Amino acid sequence: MSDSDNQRDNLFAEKMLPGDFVFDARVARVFDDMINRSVPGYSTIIAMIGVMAERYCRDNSAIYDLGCSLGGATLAVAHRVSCNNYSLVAIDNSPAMIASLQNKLLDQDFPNTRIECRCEDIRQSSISNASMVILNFTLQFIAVEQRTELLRRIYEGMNPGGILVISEKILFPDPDLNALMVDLYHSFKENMGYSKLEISQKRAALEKVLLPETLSQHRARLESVGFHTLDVWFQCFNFASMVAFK
Ligand code: GEK
Repeated sequence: MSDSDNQRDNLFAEKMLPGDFVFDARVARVFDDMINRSVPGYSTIIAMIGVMAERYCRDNSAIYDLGCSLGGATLAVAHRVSCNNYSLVAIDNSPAMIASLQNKLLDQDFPNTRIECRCEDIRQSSISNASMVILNFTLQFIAVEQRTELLRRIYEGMNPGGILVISEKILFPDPDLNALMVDLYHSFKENMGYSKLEISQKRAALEKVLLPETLSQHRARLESVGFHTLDVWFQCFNFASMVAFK
């Protein structure tokens, strides 16, 4: 698939039977449009991941983009980092996403950067010598009871001084505030051109697949595996990105 194949997301525009969301070829084809119109601040988060990578990448180390999809974060890093002998490892378990990313990379040349694309489950990935790990809206798709183990392995695979960037859709403990944030988010989606039918069908499809938690739950988990300094660096409504240091 070439960049010109990236299409507008109208996957939920027609009335359809209920079913769980999957990252298949139909989603990969529209993904760039989908994520830009569905995550408030996505382009800012991607650009700032590049800025953080420039600061924290070390010579002879690795940067991991876990759940890379079409490589938004991978490409932002590759464009900004000029370390010597570093590698960028982009991992996703959707064959359609990885195939599409590999295709995208054919048109680009990053002389300093070795980019390795892996189609595998991040719960089984080996992570080592990492100066940076990116989980940009990926942990929310991992079963809640498997998240601590994944973060523990990430922590173990990171070098001291390395950073983890973790972006998630979040819940608010106060039910009224949570309802307001969800409502504001739906207004954002309408502003981005999605109809009420598209918004409600997508919401239903994600219900059992995307499992958000509160910021306190994320903080507690990150601290429990050893991250000592962490905070939110970006938030818009019920979408937040955190940075944690080893
Ligand atoms: C971006 N980070 O554009 N193993 C590997 N990949 C997985 C797994 C798993 N167990 N579970 C889900 N994924 C990207 C956006 S999208 C976020 C990330 C969204 C992958 C899944 O195939 C999909 O490509 C990605 O995680 C989540 O910066 O769609 O809201």
